Amino acid sequence: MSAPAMTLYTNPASPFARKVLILLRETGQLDKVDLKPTTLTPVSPSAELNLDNPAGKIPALLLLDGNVIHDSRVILDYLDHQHDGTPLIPRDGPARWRRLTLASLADALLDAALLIRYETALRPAELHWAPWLDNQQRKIERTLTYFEQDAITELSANFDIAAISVAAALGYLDFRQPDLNWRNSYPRLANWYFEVSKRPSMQATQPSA
Ligand SMILES: N[C@@H](CCC(=O)N[C@@H](CS)C(=O)NCC(=O)O)C(=O)O
Repeated sequence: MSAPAMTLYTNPASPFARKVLILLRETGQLDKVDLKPTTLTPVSPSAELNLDNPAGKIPALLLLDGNVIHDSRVILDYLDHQHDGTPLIPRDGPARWRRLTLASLADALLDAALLIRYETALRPAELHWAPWLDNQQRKIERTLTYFEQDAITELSANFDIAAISVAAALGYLDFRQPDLNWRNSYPRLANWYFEVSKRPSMQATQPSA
């Protein structure tokens, strides 16, 4: 009989859930978690998920004791405490705050990309707000510029929470903004992404609709 598992509300299109799946694979913990496919948008929520996460967002992780952990960064931190290997989130010191800050910046890129996605895919076209969309896209560009110019060496040092988050963010851009051609403007980031994309954890979690 297999051991009882935690339950992860997830969806193959969610970049935030993808980060959790990458960490589970990188730390050899995938078999501890049952995946609960969850389809939702801000205008078509999941009633079941809402009971476990009042924010109505995935990922959310249901623990064996009934407690629920969210959002993705908290889940990653929790799961990083559940294995014996090298931590993927430094436990303390300047490295902890730096790697978490890089991860937060990648998540901010994702927030902007997701807001664009919701605006363009869910909102009626006549209601699209161009300046708002443009400024979300500027956030994405500024963040990519920062990773390219100021953080590429740090990202290359270790496939940890910072690198996982940036990789998931770039994967989401390819998935939802295939015409962006970000590789032309950010060649060092492109080379880095090309290399990390070969990892089995990245290959196995490629986004899909
Ligand atoms: N800050 C959250 C963001 C999660 C998020 O936005 N998830 C999206 C799917 S990728 C979602 O659940 N959207 C539904 C909604 O916003 O109502 C995290 O890091 O987990």
